[in-house]
Amino acid sequence: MNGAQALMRTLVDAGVDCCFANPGTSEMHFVAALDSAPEMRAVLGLFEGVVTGAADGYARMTGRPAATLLHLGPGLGNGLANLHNARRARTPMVNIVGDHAISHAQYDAPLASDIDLVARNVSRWVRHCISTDELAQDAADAVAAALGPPGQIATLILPADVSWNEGAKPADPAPVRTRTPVADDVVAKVAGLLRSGEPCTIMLGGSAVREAGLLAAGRIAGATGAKLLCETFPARIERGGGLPDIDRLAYLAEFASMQLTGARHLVLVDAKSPVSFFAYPDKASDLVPEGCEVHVLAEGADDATYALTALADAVGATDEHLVRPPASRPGRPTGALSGETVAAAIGALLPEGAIVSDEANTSGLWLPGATAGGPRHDWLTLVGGAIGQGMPVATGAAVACPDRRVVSVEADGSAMYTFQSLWTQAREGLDVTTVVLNNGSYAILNLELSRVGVETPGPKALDMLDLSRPDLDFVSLATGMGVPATRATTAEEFTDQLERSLAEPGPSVIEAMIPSM
Ligand SMILES: Cc1ncc(C[n+]2csc(CCOP(=O)(O)OP(=O)(O)O)c2C)c(N)n1
Repeated sequence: MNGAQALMRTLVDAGVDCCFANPGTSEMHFVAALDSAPEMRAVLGLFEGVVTGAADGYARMTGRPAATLLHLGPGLGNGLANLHNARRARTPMVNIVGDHAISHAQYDAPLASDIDLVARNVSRWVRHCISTDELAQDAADAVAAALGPPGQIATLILPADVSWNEGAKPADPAPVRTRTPVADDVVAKVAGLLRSGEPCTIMLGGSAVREAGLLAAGRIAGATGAKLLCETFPARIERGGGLPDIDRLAYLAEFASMQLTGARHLVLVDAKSPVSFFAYPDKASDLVPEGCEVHVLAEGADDATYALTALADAVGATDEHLVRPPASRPGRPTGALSGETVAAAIGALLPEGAIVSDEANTSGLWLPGATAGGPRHDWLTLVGGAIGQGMPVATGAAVACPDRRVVSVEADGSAMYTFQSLWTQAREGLDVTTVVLNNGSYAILNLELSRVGVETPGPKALDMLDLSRPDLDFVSLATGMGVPATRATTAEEFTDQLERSLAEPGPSVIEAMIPSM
C-alpha cells in the first residue's frame, strides 16, 4: 500500500466517505487511490470555492466531515472564503492539501508557497505530514480534530512523496470527544433569572436551533414569558411543521437593537453576544442594551440541547407550555415579481423536507415569514458573511441528502462568485432548484454606502455597486453548464416555473427578474 491508499482507507474507516476535489499534479497519487476505496464518493468542483462550500453544506446536513482535496497554497487560498464561512459555522471538515514532494522543496518551484500560513487562518488543526509511516495516523487525528466538538476545520498538508511512497498501513479511527453536559449550578442560576420576573431574552444559535433545542426553548418561553431570538446567521435551523418559529436577530443593527430593547438579562445558548456586523460612525458596535446582563448557558463543546432540556425541567416547563405555530402557507402570488412575491411562491410550494440554502440577501427579507408555517424543512444561512457560499452549500447538501429537494435562493451578485457549482450539480444529477434573484445590483452595498455616511456618491462609486453594462444573463450561463433554466418576469410565471422545477429530478435554474430595493 502506498501512503495515499492508506490515507484513503483510514478516512473511510473513520466515516469520511465523500471527497470534494479540485486536484493538481501533487495530488495525483491521492486521485489514483480514490479507486482503491469503493466507499469513497469523489465529486469534482471546478473552483476551490465550490469544493470547500460543498464540503460545508455536506457536513451541515450529515454532521460528518467531508474531505476536500486542494492543490497547494493557491488551491487552498481559492477555497478560503467558504472555509471562513465553514469555520464560523463550526462545520467539521478535513482538508487534504497537496504539496511538493519533500525532496523538491529546496528548488522553490513555481507553485511553492507557505501553505501553513494560508491554512492557519481557517483551521483549528494543521499538520504537515512528514512521513509515509505516520500519514494514516495523521489522517485519523485530523478526522477526530474536525469532529470536535464543536466542529472545526482540520488541514492536513500532504507532500507528494509521502503519498507515493510504499509500505503504509491504515490507522484505526481516533477517539472522538462527546459534548459536555452543562453543570447543574449553571442551569439553576439561569432558571432563577427566568423566574425572577425580570425581562429575559434567550439567544439561541449553533446546535441549539435544531429540533430538540427549539422544542425545549419553546416550552421555556411558554412557561416563563422569556423572549426567544436566534442568531442572525445560523448554520442550520430546523423550521416549519409546527416547530417554534423564532425570529432571527436582524442584520441591520438599528433593527437588532429594537429586538433587544427592554431585556434585563440576555441568556446565550451556543450563540455569541450580539454585535453590529460592521462599525458605523457614531453608532455602537456592542448591541447589548445598557443595563442588560449577559449570561452563558452553553458554549463551545457544551451540550446545548441538554442544557435547554434541563433548564425547561428546572422552570417546570411542560409540553402544555409549548405554543406551536399553526400550519399556514401563503396563496400563489399574482402580479409583479419582487422579493415579496418570490417569497410567497416559495412559501406556497416548499416541499416537505426541503433544504433551503439562503443567500437571497436584500431580496430575501420576506422568505422566513412566508415559510414559517410550511412543512418541515432545514434552513442554511451565510454564517460568516463571505458571499459565494449559497450555491456550493446547496450542492453539498444535495449530495448529503439525495432524497430531499434543495432550494437554493441566490442573489445575483453572490451567485456570480461560485456559479460553476451548477456544473457539479448537473454532473452529479442533484435535485437542486436554484432561484437567482436578478436585481442587477449589489443592493445591500448601495444601502451601506448611505449608512456609513456617504451622502452624495459620485458616478464611479455607484458604478462599483451596479451589475449592468452588460446585464447578466443567468439563463445562458446556466444552460452553458448543462442545467436547464427559465426566466420569470411576473409572479404567475415564477410560480409556475417553480412548481415545474420542484417536480423535475435534477438541477434547474429560475432567473427571477426583480426590482432592486
Ligand atoms: C467574499 C466577499 N466579497 C465581498 C463581499 C462584500 N459584499 C457584501 S454584500 C455584496 C453584494 C451583494 O450583492 P447581491 O448578492 O447581488 O445581493 P443584493 O445586495 O443585491 O441583495 C458584496 C460584494 C462579501 N461579503 N464577501
